[in-house]
Amino acid sequence: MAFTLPALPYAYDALAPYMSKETLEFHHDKHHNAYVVAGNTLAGDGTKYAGKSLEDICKEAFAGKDQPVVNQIGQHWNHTHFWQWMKPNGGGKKLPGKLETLVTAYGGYDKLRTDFVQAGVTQFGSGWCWLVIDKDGKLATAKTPNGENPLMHGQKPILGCDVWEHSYYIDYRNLRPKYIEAFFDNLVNWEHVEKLMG
Ligand code: MN3
Repeated sequence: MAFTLPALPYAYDALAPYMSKETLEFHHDKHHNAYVVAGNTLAGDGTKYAGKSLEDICKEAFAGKDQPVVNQIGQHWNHTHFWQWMKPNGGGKKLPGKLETLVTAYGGYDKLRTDFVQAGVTQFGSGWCWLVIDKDGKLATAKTPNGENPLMHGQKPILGCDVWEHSYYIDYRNLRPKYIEAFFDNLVNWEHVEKLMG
């Protein structure tokens, strides 16, 4: 079954002013679509990955050092969730109950926000910052380069922020910290985060 580009779950202008229509048009229609097209060539029908889930392909490709598939299918998984990790009037401190319990155990919302932003700011070059459920069952922050994601490292990603320049350069220019703060404060769909806790 071919990989397909999922539609955005909101209008292109729905996340403004924190993420503009122009950014979403380029990021979703051009960048994400390119990962889908390349993913179908590298891991679609007729390849050894045919019929496997995105999650399984991410893990298998990383374990097998299949870097082209790590890049393209990793990015397809990452972006598919990235659109769902945002919503209009999102972000902020009002967390769903199960998630709030984990965040309290982590050390609280403010510490989590600081650590998440720091993970993204200190990811040198392109990549992602994350909230994950770690192997010990606790909430943790993480960062990965390029198309990698925490699935490949045995963790369960529940929130990710794309820190490739294509995600913020139109709206924030070089100010990556401002972009990640705006994402956390105004865009995060905490309900989708909680859903991924399982
Ligand atoms: Mn991207």
